[in-house]
Amino acid sequence: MSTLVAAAAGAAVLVATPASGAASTLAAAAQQSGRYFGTAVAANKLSDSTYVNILNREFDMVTAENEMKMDATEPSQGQFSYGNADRIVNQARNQGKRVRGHALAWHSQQPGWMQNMSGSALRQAMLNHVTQVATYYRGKIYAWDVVNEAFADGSSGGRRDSNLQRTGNDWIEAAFRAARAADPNAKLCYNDYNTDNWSHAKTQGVYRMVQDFKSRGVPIDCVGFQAHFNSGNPVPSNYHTTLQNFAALGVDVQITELDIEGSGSTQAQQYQGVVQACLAVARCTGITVWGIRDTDSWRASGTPLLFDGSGNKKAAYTSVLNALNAADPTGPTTTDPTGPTTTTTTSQNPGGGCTATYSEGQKWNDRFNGQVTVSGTNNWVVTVTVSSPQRIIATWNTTATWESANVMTARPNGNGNTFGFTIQHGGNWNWPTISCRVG
Ligand code: 9MR
Repeated sequence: MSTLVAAAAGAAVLVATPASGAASTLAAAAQQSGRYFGTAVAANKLSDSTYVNILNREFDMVTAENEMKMDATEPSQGQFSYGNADRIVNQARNQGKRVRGHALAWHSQQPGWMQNMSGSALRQAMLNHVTQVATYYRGKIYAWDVVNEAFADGSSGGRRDSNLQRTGNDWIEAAFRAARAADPNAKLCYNDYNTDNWSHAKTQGVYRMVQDFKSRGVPIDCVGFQAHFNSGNPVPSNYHTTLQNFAALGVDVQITELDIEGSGSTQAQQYQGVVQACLAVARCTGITVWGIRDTDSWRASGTPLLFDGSGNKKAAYTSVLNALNAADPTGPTTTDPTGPTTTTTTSQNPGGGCTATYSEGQKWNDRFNGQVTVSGTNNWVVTVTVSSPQRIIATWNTTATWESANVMTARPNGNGNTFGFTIQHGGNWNWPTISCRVG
């Protein structure tokens, strides 16, 4: 997937200053396209007037930075403690803001009693925790991070080892089912970090889990992308592709813990790229930054947020506001290529079938690139069907023949199992239909 090229999130130029009449706060600007703009809040800062003034003015979604985690809400087994979490939830709701719940089940920040548990006792304790906390907050939470950070870093694409994982691979879906039963109206999210780059194994692992959950009816509504960026983990150029591909599975996507280390116009441009990637995906429903002022950040020395330590707006603030104001005011952007990401066909051939997966490529005003990766055979025949007035105007890494003006048949040309093409769209941004058979 390394050849995949998407809208270059970090490379876009700064948008122009909004015309007068544009919204002047992050929340109001986001609301113009039906989205929210949130922040993490710490209960012990609610007595800081500078902090609260910015919170009340700029944000319409709130996440408790630590106060709803397992160690905070169930410090002793079966004894629940909601004091600090309630302070945050009540402050937010009194101001007309919504709340993202973070997080019901996680390998980290477990209370001591849970860290030492295993097996069915731990499974039961985890499910009871999910049920109790989601029930207590029933009706007050827009979306819950039901499970946080359950996938491993690195190249495995598999689950992270933890006491919860060792209770059985189905612990995540069990947590989602318990959360749905406890609060049927909350959106239920899987939330993780280092899942922003579409070509990373971890991203692919989470994608496959969500795909599997959707196919089996496990209740999942959204995927949270934490989006903690710095020079070692920069905003990927294919971020929009990642968000779009997850959304195409039938879930909302949200940027849940955004921070970008840096300063000045470089940082401002990176923030702008992230916001634009979300705005370009209809089901990207909102963005949350992980704190208000740089000094409030878990990575304070990296000055990764939108306000400086004194509460002044940074260049990054202005670029985010302008990008939000530039969004299509009629709603989430709908000019995105949409459609299924994967079509599988099983060949008549007893040797088995093949799978062809479509990925978005770069887009221009008049055309866009697409790429197909085939698995299951090296002897494939892939049919690519575009819809009028689209035309395929270029191909690469394949030998193409034409069934009609709209239907191309692609076969291997010795360059592996990934090929690409350019579609001149004529205003029709739909993705092509892809099917695969063994040749
Ligand atoms: O910002 C949180 C920090 O105050 C805590 O010490 C830390 C403990 O794990 O958690 C931080 O928030 C994390 C979030 O809950 C999950 N994703 C990563 C965040 C940054 O570490």
